Amino acid sequence: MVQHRKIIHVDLDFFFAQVEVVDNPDLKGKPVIISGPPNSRSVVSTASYEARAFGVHAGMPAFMAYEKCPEGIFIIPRMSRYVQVSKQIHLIFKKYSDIIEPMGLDEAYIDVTINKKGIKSATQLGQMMQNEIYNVLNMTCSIGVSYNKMIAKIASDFNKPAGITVVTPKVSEQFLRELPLNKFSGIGKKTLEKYNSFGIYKGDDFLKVPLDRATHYFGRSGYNLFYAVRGIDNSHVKTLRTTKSIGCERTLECNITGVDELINHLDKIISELLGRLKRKKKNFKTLTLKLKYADFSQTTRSKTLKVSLKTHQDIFKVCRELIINSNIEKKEIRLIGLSASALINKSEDGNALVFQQIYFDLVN
Ligand code: TTP
Ligand code: MG
Repeated sequence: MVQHRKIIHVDLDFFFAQVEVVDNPDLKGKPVIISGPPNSRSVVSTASYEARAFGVHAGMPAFMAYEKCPEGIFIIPRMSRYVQVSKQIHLIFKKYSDIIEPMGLDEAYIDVTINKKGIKSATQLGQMMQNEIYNVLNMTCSIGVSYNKMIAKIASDFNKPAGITVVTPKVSEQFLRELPLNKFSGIGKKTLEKYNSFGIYKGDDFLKVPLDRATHYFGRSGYNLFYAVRGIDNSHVKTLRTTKSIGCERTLECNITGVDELINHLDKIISELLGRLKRKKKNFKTLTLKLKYADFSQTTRSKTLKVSLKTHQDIFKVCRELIINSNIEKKEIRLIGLSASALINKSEDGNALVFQQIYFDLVN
């Protein structure tokens, strides 16, 4: 018999807003909107379900949220508090398994195939986790249990808030056949319209489309959906340890001296670093420059930015600063290394953008 993996996906409900409600129970049952003030250029980062009922949602400008829900209680995000709560949630996950892949502050995949509780049933483990989060933090979360990450994520979203959805290998075919297309990952409003215009509304409709047609008409999205509707996802739950930093280094053909010469060598290394980051779908905030000298001594210099570094030009600028801080003077350099840490999944960097915008609004 095939031994299937057991993956749990946990997603806290209306996370920032729920933290505010837990810290101030008077807010319970009220339309809570997390954003800067309605008269600022801020955007909503999340809203309680009561506020969502008025049509308020993440990403909406605060003034528009106010128009839709004038009685809404607008609260400026307290990121450090959310990080604190997130750490407490992760301590609970750790009681179950060390194979945890955090996806932002309120979401994680946990591989419980082998787990610290010695319990076989992933459903039981999911229920225990949900109860423990509720008992310890007084917070609700939604849980998906399945045999791969993709289905576990779809499942956690299936019955929000406070839901638990289990999709076993036995029922997954039926589950995915009946699943509306927008529930598959990566299908936004625009893409959905395109599929709909081809008469494709749910998983079953796409099962009939062969791979070459899927990619011909829908590109990368069609390729991904081809496997998604079949429930195929072999990606592993990646712990932070495995992706802490991405780097590359180059031993030069001959030693070089001076800032200008060093800068001339940067382009290739930066391109290589960007290539690796792209393959791993990561952005990053900390850049480290390592220089090794002819006498094999070395220096490292790092800089962490508030905003993630994405382009060649961004990285180049920071490199130049690090080089100037390295006091290389007349030293002969034999190796240059660059590494990126404080990595962020590209898919989550959008959230980071929203946070950055909020900070920007607050400090300006
Ligand atoms: P989500 O899990 O996407 O949203 P949520 O927890 O608020 O609501 P639910 O899961 O019940 O649908 O995001 C988690 C937190 O990340 C959210 O509370 C606020 C933040 N966030 C942003 O700052 N900007 C965004 O655009 C999104 C989607 C989330
Ligand atoms: Mg959430």
